[in-house]
Amino acid sequence: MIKRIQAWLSRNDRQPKPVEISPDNIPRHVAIIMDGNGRWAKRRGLPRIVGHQNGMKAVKRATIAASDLGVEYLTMYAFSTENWKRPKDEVDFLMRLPVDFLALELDELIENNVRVRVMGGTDALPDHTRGAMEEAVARTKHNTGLVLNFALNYGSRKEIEEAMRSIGEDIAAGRLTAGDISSELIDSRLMSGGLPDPDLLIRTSGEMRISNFMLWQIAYSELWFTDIYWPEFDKSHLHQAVAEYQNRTRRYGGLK
Ligand code: V0D
Repeated sequence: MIKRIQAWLSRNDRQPKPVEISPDNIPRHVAIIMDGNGRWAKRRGLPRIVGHQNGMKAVKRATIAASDLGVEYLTMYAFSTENWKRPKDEVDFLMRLPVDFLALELDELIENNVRVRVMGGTDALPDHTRGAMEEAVARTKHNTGLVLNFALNYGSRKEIEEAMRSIGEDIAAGRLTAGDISSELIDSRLMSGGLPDPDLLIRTSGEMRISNFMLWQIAYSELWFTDIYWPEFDKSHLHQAVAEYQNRTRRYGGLK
């Protein structure tokens, strides 16, 4: 009996019903932890890399859906500073994905006026990865629509560490004093400098953790978790997340 109820709930989650979205209160910046590519593949008896490939297609779907809603910034956690610990074969495969992305997905994003940018330690990436990434940024730099921001070799503690070091160096050199330290100054030294803080953070695949992602920037973000694996994510899931965001922010909206 209980089993049947659970089965219904999980199918319902996988095929959410249509939701109402108001055009007035669209989150400006949505950030996504794209978890569950490996688990999605395993469940189908496929190699993990097939999960990553399908995850890349979900990136394009989510980007177009976000752009259609009028989201201005979409940040995607593509590779963390901890992901280097994975088997070398898998890391090598992941590092080819920006190349595949350029070949397979970028034209459609350009048609949608999307601008690509990247945050993270890009110096440490293989040449072909950095090259593809730089080409994606260069080919879209004049676009004026949604900013698709990939977090690649990104870790938030490392980001904060580097921001603190750069401020410390300016103080040591007499360019700043300790009294100059402010939230705005710290913001400007983070890798996300120039982007507004995320309004909505989405994590897929059932984990309810932040895992070193944009720790400073998500101080006031609404958090939305789903059991869906990232390769299954489509526009209905984004709509569900945005509808819930609107319900939560409307509740106190009049008092803000
Ligand atoms: C695998 C699911 C696009 C999460 C999405 C190198 C993990 C697919 C890119 C990409 C990855 C990054 C920069 C760029 C163009 C495309 C990507 C990685 C992993 C790690 F300029 N998808 N994607 N990069 N996955």
